[in-house]
Amino acid sequence: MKLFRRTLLAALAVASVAPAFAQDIKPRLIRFGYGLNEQSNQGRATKVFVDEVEKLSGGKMKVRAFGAASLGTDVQMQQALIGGAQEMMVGSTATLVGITKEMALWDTPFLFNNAQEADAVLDGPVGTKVKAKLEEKGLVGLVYWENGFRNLTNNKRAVAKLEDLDGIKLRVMQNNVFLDSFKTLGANAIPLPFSELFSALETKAVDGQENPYNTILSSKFYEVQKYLTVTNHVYSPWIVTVSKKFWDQLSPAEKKVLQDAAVKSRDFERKDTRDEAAKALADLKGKGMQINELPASEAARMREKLGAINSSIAANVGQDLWNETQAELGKLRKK
Ligand code: TK8
Repeated sequence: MKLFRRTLLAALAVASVAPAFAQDIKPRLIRFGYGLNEQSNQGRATKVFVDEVEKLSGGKMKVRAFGAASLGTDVQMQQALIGGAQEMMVGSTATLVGITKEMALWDTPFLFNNAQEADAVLDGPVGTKVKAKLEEKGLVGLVYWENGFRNLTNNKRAVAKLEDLDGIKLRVMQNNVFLDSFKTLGANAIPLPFSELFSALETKAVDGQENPYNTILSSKFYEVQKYLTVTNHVYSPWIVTVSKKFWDQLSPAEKKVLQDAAVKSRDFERKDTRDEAAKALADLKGKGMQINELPASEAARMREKLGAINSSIAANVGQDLWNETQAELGKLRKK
């Protein structure tokens, strides 16, 4: 009798939870696009997301990942999400500026001194506010991943001083802050989607580009670039986004699956990216790249030249948001 009662209670407990769960999570197919290849930090973290969604939804929600921009460039995928033709993607915040101007905050040269500052601001009130702005435009931002601190590569010469950038045909992201920044520094800045970058470097349509070590490694830019200059000129986030048209069809339980899986993928991604970046310079040297560090005095000149860009970013994203960001950074730096 006792055993029977216990079994009955257990069965009731399961019955009261399981059917609710089953009803709230429907079979879903989510197409998730990204720009880098499967072997990259972006590809690895996408895999974590795919597996976690499968696990948390009891196999009902399936994420099909499409790497190497096979669903399109960042900009094309954003439009597909807005239109509802694609469900999810991860890409650079810099390519979202045309849609949500506040995203330009993250393009501020030398905004963050280190990854800890980036995490605190991106995951804190400022990052949350900027992310929320996407909703007015048909996108839902889940989490920021780390693309990383960007460094310069080119095929012309080792960049040891500012003037060495003169006339270098430099691919930049499709983003005005990057375009203006590198023009200001003397380069011949050319906006191109990431998916066209390798062949542009290979055919010498451009001389150089700038991206984090991880990407220079995973996209094999070392095969077509000789010089790498450590500049750390800006920290780039990636952002995981969902089509709002799709999101609005989901139950709270389904939204929670995506949100929780996104957080798990973010935590994995940041650690994985940092581990890889820590040894990437040695790897790139091993692949034959000639590496130099931009001397501190030249970095200071670079910062000074880019100072004017900051006030235009502040005006674009809104002075209040700019001030709030600076105040948050001030607090972090006092700790
Ligand atoms: C990948 C891009 C890339 C970015 C770029 O789709 O375009 O240089 O750094 O990560 O978003």
